[in-house]
Amino acid sequence: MALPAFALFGPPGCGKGTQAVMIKDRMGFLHVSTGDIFRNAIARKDPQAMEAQEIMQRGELVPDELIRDMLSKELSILLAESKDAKGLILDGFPRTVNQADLLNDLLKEHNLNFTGVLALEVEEEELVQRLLNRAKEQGRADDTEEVIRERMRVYREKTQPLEDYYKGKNMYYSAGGVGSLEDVYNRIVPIIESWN
Ligand code: B4P
Repeated sequence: MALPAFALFGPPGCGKGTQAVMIKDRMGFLHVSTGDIFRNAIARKDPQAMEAQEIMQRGELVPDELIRDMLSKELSILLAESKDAKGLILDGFPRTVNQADLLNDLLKEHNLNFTGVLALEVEEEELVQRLLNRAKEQGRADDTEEVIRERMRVYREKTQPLEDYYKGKNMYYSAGGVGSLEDVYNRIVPIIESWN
């Protein structure tokens, strides 16, 4: 039977990565983050990912085909290792309408049943503050104010159009992303459960 899969959606810093880890730990889902795939691959100097390093540091999007290849490889490993997972969380993918089209092939290739996108809604100024805080704590290269503003611009231009794309398919669900981590988690669990 096909494994259910959904995408966490929203602007940089909305809490996708944070909530994905909570869903993984508490609900038994697999979690795949395209940002993490690239950060890990760059750290081990993978030649394919090195092309992406400068792009990420500028706050731009990595080319769709490169993302697709790296994600597909990661999915093959993850799905082979974890046979009893309840579902899969795609964190940070798709981020363009073209990636949404590529996702259809990935779903077939990996025997996944796409249940929808779950968007976390947070105002831009709050996002910038969160990412500047993360810069202090973790020192991520793309968390400077200039690059954060560029990531927000790229999000509005390239990723936001996916909202209408998935609304048109009746696959768009949203929850408020402001409040404590538990508050946000308690808002999204009923949405995930409604897909069972
Ligand atoms: P990502 O790694 O996906 O980076 P992100 O959008 O900043 O992460 P996220 O939104 O998950 O952060 P989180 O809220 O968890 O992408 C980085 C880069 O990789 C992209 O710019 C791009 O270059 C490349 N890339 C990735 N996927 C791609 C794709 N599909 N196509 C092309 N390029 C791609 O955390 C943010 C902070 O907020 C944390 O410090 C957290 O502690 C805090 N936080 C979370 N929830 C909170 C809450 N409720 N209240 C207060 N703080 C909270």
